[in-house]
Amino acid sequence: MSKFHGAGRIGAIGVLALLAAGPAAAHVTLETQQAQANSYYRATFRVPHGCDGAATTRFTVRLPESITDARPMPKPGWTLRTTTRGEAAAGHGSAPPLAEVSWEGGRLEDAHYDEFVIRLRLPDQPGELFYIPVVQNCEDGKQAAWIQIPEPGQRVTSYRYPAPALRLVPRN
Ligand SMILES: [Cu+2]
Repeated sequence: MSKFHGAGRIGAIGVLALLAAGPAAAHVTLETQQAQANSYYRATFRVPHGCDGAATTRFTVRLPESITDARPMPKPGWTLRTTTRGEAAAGHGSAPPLAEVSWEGGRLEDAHYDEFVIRLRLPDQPGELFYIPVVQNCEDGKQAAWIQIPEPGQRVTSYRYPAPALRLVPRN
């Protein structure tokens, strides 16, 4: 199983790790860290710094297979690229499922802050901690791959590059 297929599901222990995030909050994180399972969600990825001081020039989101109907928000000054996974389901306004979304060609200074947004449908996995790995490419060939998923019982702060996460709650 590839390291990304594990992306998505972690149990209650992971939730505790997320809540005790502390310094990890200064990494690439999701703005809203709790949402209803099986609902539409505005995934706002917050980028509070570059890679070891270098400016960010590409931001890539690797969408777990359980995410459907993902639609990225274009960003002025950046070129939006998507990679699809299979065919679009039949029905109104449906689009091919996306495997990856990249914004590139722009430049975000290390000292500046910005956000990258995708509207998507979350999977029907209430109670789970859901991880969405991202990769930040910077100048001077530097990279920060926020793809680490804590092992059960491990604190997110034990990881240098934790993947952005949110907790899925039951739909009311
Ligand atoms: Cu950081």
